[in-house]
Amino acid sequence: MKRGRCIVGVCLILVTLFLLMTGCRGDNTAKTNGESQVTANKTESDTINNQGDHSKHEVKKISILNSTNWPIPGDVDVNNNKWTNIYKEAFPDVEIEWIITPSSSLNEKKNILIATGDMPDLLGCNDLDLVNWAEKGLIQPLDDVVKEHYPNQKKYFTQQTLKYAFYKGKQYCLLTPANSLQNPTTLQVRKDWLDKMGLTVPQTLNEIFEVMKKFTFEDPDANGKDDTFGYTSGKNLGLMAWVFSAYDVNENFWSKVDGKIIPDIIRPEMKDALAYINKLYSAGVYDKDSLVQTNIQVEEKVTSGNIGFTEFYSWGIGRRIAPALKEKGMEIVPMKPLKGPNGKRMYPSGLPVWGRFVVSATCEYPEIPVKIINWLLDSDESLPYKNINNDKLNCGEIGVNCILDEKLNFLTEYYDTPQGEYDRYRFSYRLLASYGHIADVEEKAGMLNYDAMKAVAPYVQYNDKILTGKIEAEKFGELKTYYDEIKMQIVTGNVGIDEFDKWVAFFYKNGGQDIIDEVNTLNR
Ligand SMILES: [Ca+2]
Repeated sequence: MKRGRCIVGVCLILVTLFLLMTGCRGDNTAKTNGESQVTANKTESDTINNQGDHSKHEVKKISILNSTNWPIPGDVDVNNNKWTNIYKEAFPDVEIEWIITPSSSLNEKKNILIATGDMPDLLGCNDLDLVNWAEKGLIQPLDDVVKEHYPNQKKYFTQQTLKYAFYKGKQYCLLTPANSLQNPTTLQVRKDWLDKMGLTVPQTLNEIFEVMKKFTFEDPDANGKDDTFGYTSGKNLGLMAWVFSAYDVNENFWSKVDGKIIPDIIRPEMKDALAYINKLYSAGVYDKDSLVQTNIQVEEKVTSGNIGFTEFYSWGIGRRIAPALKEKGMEIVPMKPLKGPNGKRMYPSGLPVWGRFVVSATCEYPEIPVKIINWLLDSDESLPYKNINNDKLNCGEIGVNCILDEKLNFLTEYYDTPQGEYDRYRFSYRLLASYGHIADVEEKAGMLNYDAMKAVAPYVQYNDKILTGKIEAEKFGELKTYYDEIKMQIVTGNVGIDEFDKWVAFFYKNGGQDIIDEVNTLNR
C-alpha cells in the first residue's frame, strides 16, 4: 500500500514539473484523477497570474447533485469523461463538480449534504423539500436570474405549469419540461370479441358493465368453456383508473370543492366509485385474482387472450400485448375515458414537469445553473435530426447509444451493444428528459404511434395540490393505509359501502382537518 502511494506521488510530482516547465495546458480528455487535478490547479494559478484579464480566465466552480439508476463504471472519472466533456465544451469557464448518487439513496444523500453544510449549488427537489428549504433559507429565489438567463422557460411552460416553480410568490425552482402523458395507461377493449358479438365500444359505466357480463358469461371465444373475464386489474385497485376517472376522482389527487382543496379519497364520488367496483366484483365479471396480482401477471393474463377489457401502459400494449394478440388473430383497441354520472370524460395525468431544480443560498453564481438548464433545452441545429442539447446526454451517439429513425427524423431506441450498455452511466449527467419526452402529444403520437396517447390527451386533468406541507408529510401516509384497507373490504363486500362514511369520520378525527388547512394555506 505504502509503496504504491509513493509511486503515484512521484508520478504526480513529475507530471507537475513537466507541465510547469513546458507551460503545457492539460487538455480536457485527461483520463486520470491525477492529471485532472493538475489541470485544475494550473487553471487556478493562471487566474491569479492574469488578474488584468480576469473575466477571460476566471473559472467559476459549481457543484451539481444528480441521481441515476446506472452506476458510473469503476474505470471512469466522475468529473472527467466523455459526457462531462459535453458540458466543458459548452461552458469552458465553468468547472462542475458532479455528485452522483443512486436514485434509491438520493433523499439520504441530500439530507447528509445539507446537515454537513455542503449543500450542492444545483440539485433536484420534491414539493416537500421546496417548502422546507425555502422556509429555512437554504435556497435562493431566482426570479431575476431566470428572466435574464432562462428564455426557454417561456417556450416550454404555461402559466399553469409554472406554478410548480413558486413558493410564496417567489420563483425558487428551475422547471424542466416533460410530457405528462409519457407512457399513459389507457382502457383497451377486445375489438374482435365486440365484432363477433355484434356490440359497439361502450361509452358509459352502465354500458361497459353490460358488455363485461357478455364477455364473462356468453363464451366470447366460442370454445365452449367458462374461461373468460370482463376485467382484470392489479392489486390494491391498480390499473383501475378508468373507474375512478369516470367518477372524476383519483386516489392520489386533491380537488377543489367549494373553494377548498380536499383529498379525493374522502369525497363522496370516491364512495360511488368503490360501490361500482364492488358491483363488478359481486357480479363475477371482475377476475378475483386481481386482488393479489402484480402488473406482470396482469400483462400475462391479458396476453393469454381471456380478458375482455384491460387498462395498461401504452408501451406494454403497443410493444408486447397488442402484437402478441395479433399473432393469435385477436385485436385490442384503446378507448376514450368513459363518461361518468356527470356526463364528463376525465383522464388523470402525472406532473407536467420532469424535474424541479433549486439553487442553494450559498451558490455564488446562480446564473450558471440557470444557463445550464436553459442550454440543455436549446436545439442544436448542427445535428441532422430533431433534438435538444440534452439529447447528447440522454440519447448519446447514433449507432452506439441510439438509432436514428430517418423516416421520423428522430432518435428512437437504445442500442444493446456492449458499448451502449457501458455508456448508460451517461444518465448520471442528464438533467432533464429527451426531446421525445417533451414533444407535444400530437407530434409524439406521430413519432411513436401512440394511439393510446391520442385517445386520452383531450381529457387530461391535473392534481389541484402542488405543494406538500409538514403535517401532511407526517400524518397522511398512515391515514391512506387505513383507507387502502377499508376500500378492499368494501370492494370484496366484506363490509358494506357505508363503512366509507366511517373512514371519512376517522380521517377528520385523526388530524385530517389540520392536513387540509395546511395544504390550503400552502396551495393558495
Ligand atoms: Ca370460453
